[in-house]
Order: sequence, then C-alpha cells, then structure tokens
Amino acid sequence: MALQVYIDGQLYDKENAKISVYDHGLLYGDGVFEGMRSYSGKVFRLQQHLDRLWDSAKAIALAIPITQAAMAQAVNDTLQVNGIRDGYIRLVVTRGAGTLGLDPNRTSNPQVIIITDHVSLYPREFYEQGLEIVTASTTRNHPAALNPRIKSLNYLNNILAKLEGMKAGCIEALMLNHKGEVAECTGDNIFLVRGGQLLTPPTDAGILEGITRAAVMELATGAGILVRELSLSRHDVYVADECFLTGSAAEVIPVVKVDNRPIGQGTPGPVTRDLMRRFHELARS
Ligand code: PXG
Repeated sequence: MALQVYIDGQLYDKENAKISVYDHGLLYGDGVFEGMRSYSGKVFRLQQHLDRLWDSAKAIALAIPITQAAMAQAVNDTLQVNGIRDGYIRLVVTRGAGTLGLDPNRTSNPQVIIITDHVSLYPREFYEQGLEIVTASTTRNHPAALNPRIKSLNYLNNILAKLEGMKAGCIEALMLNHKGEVAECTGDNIFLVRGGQLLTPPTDAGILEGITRAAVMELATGAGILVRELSLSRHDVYVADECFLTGSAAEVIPVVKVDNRPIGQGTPGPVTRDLMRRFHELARS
C-alpha cells in the first residue's frame, strides 16, 4: 500500500496528496510546521511539539482549525495506518487557499497536513567521527524582522546558509545573529563544552528553541553538569573543548571541526558521547 498522507481530516496516497497552488503556504511561505520523531511507535515529546506549533501559529495570527487532542490523535493514526514505528513526522499548517495578494484575510481553510515517513538518518560515521561545519556568511534572521522562534514555512534564511555549508562540503553550517553572536545551525541547535560546563546560546540570541535542546539541557543537569545559556562568539567555538548539535532529525551529533579548526582533540569528546548515550536511552525508553 502506498504511504498515506493526512490532509484536512482525510488520508491520500502519497502521489495524490496535493494542495492548491493558491495556498498562501506556497505563494508566500505563510504557514508553520514541526518535524518530530517516533521511537517504537511513540512520538518523542509530542505535547511540546504541539505547543510549539500552536505558539508559532499564534505568532502569525493563524488559527489552527483542529484541537491539540485531535492533532495528536491524527498523528498517531497516520503513523499506525502507515505501519511506522521508528519514523519521522512532518506537521504543516498552511494559511489556506486565497487570492493572489498577501492579505491573509482573503484566504480560507488553513490546511493541516501530516506526513509520516521512514527516517533517513545522517550516516553512522558522522556520529562516530563527528561533523565538520563552517560558519555561513548569511546572518540568521533578525528576531525583530522574522523571529527564529517561529517555525514558519519560510526557511529561506536557513536554506541560504545550508547552501554555503554544502558548497564547503559540510552538511551543516553555523549561523551568527545580527550582532555577530553564535545563534544556531540551519536545522540544529549548538552546544559547547568548556571546563566541564555546557554552554549554549540563549533564546534571545535569535534561535529556534529546540525540543532536543531542552531535553539535552535536562539530561546534562541530571548528570550534574552545569548548563549555562549565554552569548557566545565564534572565538568561544574555536577554543571549546567539545561541540555538538541537537535536533529532532540529528538527535545529538558531535562536531569536530569548525572553519577548518579542530575542536578540542578533533574527535568526539567524553561529555558529548555521554549525552549522546543518555539521549539515546531517553528517546528509546
Ligand atoms: N534550529 C532550527 C532552525 C531548526 O529548524 C532545530 C534548531 C532543532 O529543533 P528540535 O526541536 O528539532 O530539536 C530545528 C529543527 C527537517 C527538520 O526535516 C528540521 C528540523 C527538525 C526536524 C526535521 O529539515 N529543524
């Protein structure tokens, strides 16, 4: 059976899962999304993802046409129909079809889309040997222009930085904010280890408040590691003992080289490896 995609309360075969070319999600990137993972049939931190989706929608004055309970049910039903236990879930809510003009008031029927699929992980060697990343010249969106806390369908800022990373042969790229401070990567949050402490940029650095980020901060605190959210510079990254990224897709992944400089010993460090193991246990518990 073809993979089933949920759109507006109905299931469609993957190749027939389509929405209008007049949808403002397509015309203007006017909408919000979430990317989540399921482990052994259970969605990791589903409620937190729903809360973030609802917050993103509220920030752009988009009313999600179903309740959180109905969304949770639809997510679980779609996973079940597709027989996916360890997978990836993409939630999308668009502004809906409208006229050829920006006015969101001239749209109707926001589309709720749930795509579930088998997860394609980064190659195992990246987790064992660590990633190399570069700093992108594309600045992260200014929070006063388009706040990175909103997980909106307009991801061009991240895509431009990703292109720079790819050009340099890297699968991720570091993004700085408008003040030149470390913000995050194109689809992952960043952490440093320095003197046994875990450091990560605060929300007001202009980042997406990652759900994996929050989970890792809890795990580190539980393991007796001091976690500090503070403004970080590229210099802090270069002189860190360890560096790693977090995200729903990547989980926890070591970074061993930034802008051609080895981080610490140039291999995944002990704190990173310990948190990778703890996250793995948490997600699969
Ligand atoms: N920063 C940005 C800009 C993101 O888009 C994260 C950090 C990590 O957040 P979570 O909540 O996942 O820990 C993200 C998340 C995809 C994909 O398919 C992207 C994300 C998550 C899952 C899938 O590109 N981005």
